[in-house]
Amino acid sequence: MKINIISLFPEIFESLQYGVVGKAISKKIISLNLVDLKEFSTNKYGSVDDTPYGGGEGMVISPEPLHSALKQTKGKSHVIYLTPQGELFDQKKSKKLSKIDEITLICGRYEGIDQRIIDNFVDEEISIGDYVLSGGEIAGCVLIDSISRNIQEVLGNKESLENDSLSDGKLKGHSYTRPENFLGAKVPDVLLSGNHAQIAEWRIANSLWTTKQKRPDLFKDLQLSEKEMILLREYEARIVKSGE
Ligand code: 6GU
Repeated sequence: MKINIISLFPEIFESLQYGVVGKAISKKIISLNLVDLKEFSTNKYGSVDDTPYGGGEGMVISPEPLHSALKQTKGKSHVIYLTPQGELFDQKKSKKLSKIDEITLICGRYEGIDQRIIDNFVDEEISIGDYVLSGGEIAGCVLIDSISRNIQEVLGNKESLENDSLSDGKLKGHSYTRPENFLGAKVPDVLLSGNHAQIAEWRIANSLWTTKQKRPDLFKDLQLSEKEMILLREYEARIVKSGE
């Protein structure tokens, strides 16, 4: 997948050279094409923004430099504008975007970009949550990290993707590693039992329970199988008994 990034601060994307995304870049599964918007200024001051028509606070990114930068991607890519006014990004959207060959991200700054760019050149507007960031760059990093994980070849085995929280609408359950006893707190017995069938059932129940506790909004949309309902009920009964 090729990802074009149009930004005033392309350096922010350097953080993507680490970890899973960094590996996907070095394996050429994804390639980032950083386009510095400042290079497309049309005036002698080198600026790419201007005061808003009608007056008001802040500055708006001008349409001409953005248009020139977009022309570089030759109209064959899916253009996303990152803005708090966009549709909320989630795992479902991430999976959908991971199937596209070429994406262009426009990162806004200041009071946004000229509406005519949105109307004529943007395929969709995306927000990563209901809070305001100073620009779209960090949101762009979030999208790229999440989309990369959803590209089949990026995570070593298919299982690790299926293990991701939210990949099936559920949260990931609890994880433990050595030591068995940490400051008096023990690892659940079942995980030490070596009984793989029981461990698998515990993990299903623990994931359902975690989702129910922490995200009742997600839990209410789950279509639980008969088996899952029984496992969750037994898990909850054990908690009540142990007095947690
Ligand atoms: Cl995509 N951009 C900005 N500037 N703020 C945001 C956002 C995006 N998503 C949430 N807040």
